[in-house]
Amino acid sequence: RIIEEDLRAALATGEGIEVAYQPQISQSGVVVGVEALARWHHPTRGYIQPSQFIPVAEQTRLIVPLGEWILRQACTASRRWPDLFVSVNLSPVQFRSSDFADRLIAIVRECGGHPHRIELEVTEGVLLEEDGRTTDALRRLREAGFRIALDDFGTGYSSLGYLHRFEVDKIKIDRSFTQSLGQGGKAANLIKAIVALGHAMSVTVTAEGVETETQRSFLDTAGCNEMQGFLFSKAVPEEQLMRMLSRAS
Ligand code: G
Ligand code: G
Ligand code: MN
Ligand code: NA
Repeated sequence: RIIEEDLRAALATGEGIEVAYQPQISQSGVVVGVEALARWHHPTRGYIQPSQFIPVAEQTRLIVPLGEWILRQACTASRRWPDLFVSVNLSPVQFRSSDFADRLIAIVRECGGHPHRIELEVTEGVLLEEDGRTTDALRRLREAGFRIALDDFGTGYSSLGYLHRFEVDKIKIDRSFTQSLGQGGKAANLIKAIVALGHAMSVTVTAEGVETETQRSFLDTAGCNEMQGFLFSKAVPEEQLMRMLSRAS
């Protein structure tokens, strides 16, 4: 439980935890948004992957203060790039507090941010929660102006059920599909079908995990509205993002 104790300490001081931002690119090649991703530089063990500490944060509910801290950072930072939206990942665990929606709304207000510029990324895990609390919270957040994106779309069991039951603004095609392109399998047809589905539902379609020009070109022709991936940029610190944006304009 070293990770748990150290994460608790890091959250108390704010030391070592940072937010990195990965650009999201429109079809015309412009950065339209960024995804906020947690980064942790441990004082003695060095960089710890989110895939290691996010699950621990979820098990211990430290994801609640961590998630709120990230939202606060992302909102504050976003005031410096008024033309972009900022996406924040939400864990199913965060939805378990009854005042979750109110807290998010209050945080954005305190930071002087605007819900219309914040996109909340949820995975199927969020909507698998049985009680109606989660779905009520999502509806309230959307009514407050937040945009909702379905993350890792296509990998779970109930992706279509979501689209049926909830108003969402965006689907993010899981990077496993992008990365299977050109390997002679079904990924190309699946992606085309997801894009058609998204457009039929009037939602924006983003492809994740774009690493090569060949993938980009296929996804562009398939009609993906936005792309994200190492071909464009990995997640970078705020200052580096600012430099990238000023170079591009
Ligand atoms: O770069 P990447 O390794 O950042 O992230 C790995 C996983 O951790 C992804 O599934 C991502 O959604 C998740 N993750 C990263 N940052 C956050 C965060 O702030 N909150 C939540 N809930 N998940 C995050
Ligand atoms: O699950 P979620 O979509 O939130 O995950 C974002 C994760 O995807 C982060 O770990 C991020 O670093 C990673 N990621 C972003 N772009 C790429 C990419 O082009 N290739 C790979 N392999 N991972 C990526
Ligand atoms: Mn995400
Ligand atoms: Na994803």
